[in-house]
Amino acid sequence: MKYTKDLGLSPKAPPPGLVTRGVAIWPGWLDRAAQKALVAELRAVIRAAPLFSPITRWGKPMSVQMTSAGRYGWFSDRRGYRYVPRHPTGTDWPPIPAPVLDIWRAIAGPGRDPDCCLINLYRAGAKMGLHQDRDEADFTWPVVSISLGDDALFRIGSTDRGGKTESLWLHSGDVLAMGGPARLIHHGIDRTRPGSSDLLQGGGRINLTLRVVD
Ligand code: MD3
Ligand code: FE
Repeated sequence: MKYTKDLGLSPKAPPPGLVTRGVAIWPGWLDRAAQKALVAELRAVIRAAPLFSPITRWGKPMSVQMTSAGRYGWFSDRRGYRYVPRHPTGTDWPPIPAPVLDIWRAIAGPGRDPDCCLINLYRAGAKMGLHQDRDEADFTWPVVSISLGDDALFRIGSTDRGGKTESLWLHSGDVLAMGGPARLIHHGIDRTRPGSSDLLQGGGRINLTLRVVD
C-alpha cells in the first residue's frame, strides 16, 4: 500500500519530506508570506478568545499559553483535561481560519474538518512535557500540527510509556501529521530557541494542533 495509507493520512496527501516513528513531517510547508498571513488571522482569533495559562490537575499553571478555534477548545483545571464548547469568558471559540483548514484537508482529506484548532504560545522558557493526546473520542483521525516562529526541540517516544525517545528541531512553517499507529505516541516540546525567528511580535513560538474531538 501507499505510504499515505500506512501513515493514516489521505491517499492524496503530498509526500512528506521525512517520516520518523510514523510521524510525517513536511518541512517548510508554509513560506514566509503564508506564515505572515496566518499569524494575522491568529491575531484576530486571539483578540476574540484571549490566551490563558491552563491550570494542571496539580494546581500549577502551564508555561504554555493557550486558546482555541473551532467547535471545541481544549481546557484544563484541577478537575482535569477536557474539551469545552466555550472560552473561559463564556464566548464561543472563533472559527478555524481558512488557511488552517486548507492544510488539514490536504493531509486528512475533505471528508471531515477538525473540531478544534488548539493555539499554543511558547514565550521564552515555555515547554511541554512528554504526553499522549487522548482526550478525543476517535483516534482514527490524524492530528495535524503547524509550527510558527521560534525553533522548537520536539521529542517523540512510542505508544508505550518509557523506552527510547528521539528529538528533532521544528522550524517555522513546518507541518506534522500523526495518524495511524503514530496517533497515540508520546511527544512533547523540551525547549524553544528564543530569538531564532522574528515572525511573531514579542518573539516566541506558536503551534497549531488540529484534532477531531467527538
Ligand atoms: C499527537 N503540542 O498541544 S505538536 C499538544 O508543539 C502538543 O505545541 C506540541 O503536543 C506543540 O498536545 C506538539 C502536536 C503533536 C505532535 C506530535 C504528536 C501532536 C501529536 C504525536 C502523536 C499524537
Ligand atoms: Fe500533544
